[in-house]
Amino acid sequence: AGIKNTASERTFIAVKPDGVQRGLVGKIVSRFEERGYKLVAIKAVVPSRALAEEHYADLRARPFFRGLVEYMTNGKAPVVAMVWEGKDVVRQGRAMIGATNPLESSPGSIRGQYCVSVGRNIIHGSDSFESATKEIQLWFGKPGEVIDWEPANWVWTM
Ligand code: RTP
Repeated sequence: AGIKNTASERTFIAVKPDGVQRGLVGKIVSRFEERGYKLVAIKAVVPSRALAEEHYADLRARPFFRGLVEYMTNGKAPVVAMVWEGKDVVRQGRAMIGATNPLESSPGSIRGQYCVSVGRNIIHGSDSFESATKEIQLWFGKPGEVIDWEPANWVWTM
């Protein structure tokens, strides 16, 4: 289950196959680390069709759904799935990622720095606490896949 206290909540972040193909995993991990977030799970995975469809279940009726599932599952590169923990990480993660529409993603955001196309937007981040809880369970549901560890808390807890 998720942790509702925003001081140590968790979010699901995934570098999509185009982000992996372009060698952006390290830069994306660095941005979250340097912001002050704690990495509590990470794996490279080619998701099954069932996993991708469940992950994007809310979008099933949209015209781009089939293409989106194909893009996530085609195995030309894996998805790098992660769970990040820390203060307000759900909302901050979305802010760091930037808007879905490339024309609206601010230049300092991850999408704003690296993407021009909505269909090749390199990264996913949970859009709410409820989505994060669902997505973490979906991608990291096996026992022990999410790891609790102690950061040097005094640096961050002001
Ligand atoms: P995500 O779930 O991947 O973090 O993206 P998001 O919340 O910013 O955007 P959402 O509306 O949930 O759309 C999910 C993903 O679908 C793809 N998309 N393609 N071709 C299109 O018009 C279109 N629109 C959306 C994008 O990969 C988007 O991230």
